[in-house]
Amino acid sequence: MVKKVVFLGKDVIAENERLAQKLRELYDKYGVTVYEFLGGPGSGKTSIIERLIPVMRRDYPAERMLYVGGDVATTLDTERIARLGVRTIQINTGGTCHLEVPHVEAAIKQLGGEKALEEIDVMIIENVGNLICPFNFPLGAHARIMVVSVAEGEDKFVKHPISTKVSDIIVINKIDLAKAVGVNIENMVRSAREINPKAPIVLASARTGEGIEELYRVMKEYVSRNK
Ligand SMILES: Nc1nc2c(ncn2[C@@H]2O[C@H](COP(=O)(O)OP(=O)(O)O)[C@@H](O)[C@H]2O)c(=O)[nH]1
Ligand SMILES: [Mg+2]
Repeated sequence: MVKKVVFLGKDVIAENERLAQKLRELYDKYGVTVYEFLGGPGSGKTSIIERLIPVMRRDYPAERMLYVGGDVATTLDTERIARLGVRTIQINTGGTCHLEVPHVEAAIKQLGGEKALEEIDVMIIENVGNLICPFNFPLGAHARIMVVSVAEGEDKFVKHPISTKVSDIIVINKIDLAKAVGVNIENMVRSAREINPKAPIVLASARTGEGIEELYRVMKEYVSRNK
């Protein structure tokens, strides 16, 4: 009998990357621009998206925008976003710390199948709150946006170099709280920049709305440069 050792982690990640590429081809076939938001729980992903949607609605009618919310449990975030009038689909992973390609495929199926993507111009995916796993499992998005809040501490980027490195755009959120939590924003920007010299860094507050217009401008610019 032949004994075989399978390094499951690497196999699974490599297979996911292959499938993510196929998803990207599907998005492009139907002209859907896909933004993925990643970051720790409570960093402000949903709040940023809530602020972005009214700005994005200048470019897209609400019914042609789809939010796909990934969470371990509950439909809370999706309910928040649904109030803005866009289409929403909830994915509960049941315990898994990140979304994988089959989760997005299931969302597309729920939308009505591949053809239903014709009705969508832009898809916003909010990944499960986690600063590690989701970054290892791309979902074919045109831009992967990392959200880190100042409340998580000045050293977050240094402590999560791989996540920082693979992100296309970095948002430092909750800048309204910087003083209260004793964080020097310039130090935070510098540490992110050292690890990822390419990604645009946007300072934002989903509370005050600061930086949201700039974030959307940066998102569009990134996608138009990389499509
Ligand atoms: N002060 C402040 N609070 C924020 C900001 N963004 C989000 N929050 C709060 O942080 C908490 C978590 O936000 P949420 O958007 O649910 O984070 P998520 O888990 O990353 O989706 C909520 O209580 C928000 O009201 C911000 O920019 N400033
Ligand atoms: Mg959320």
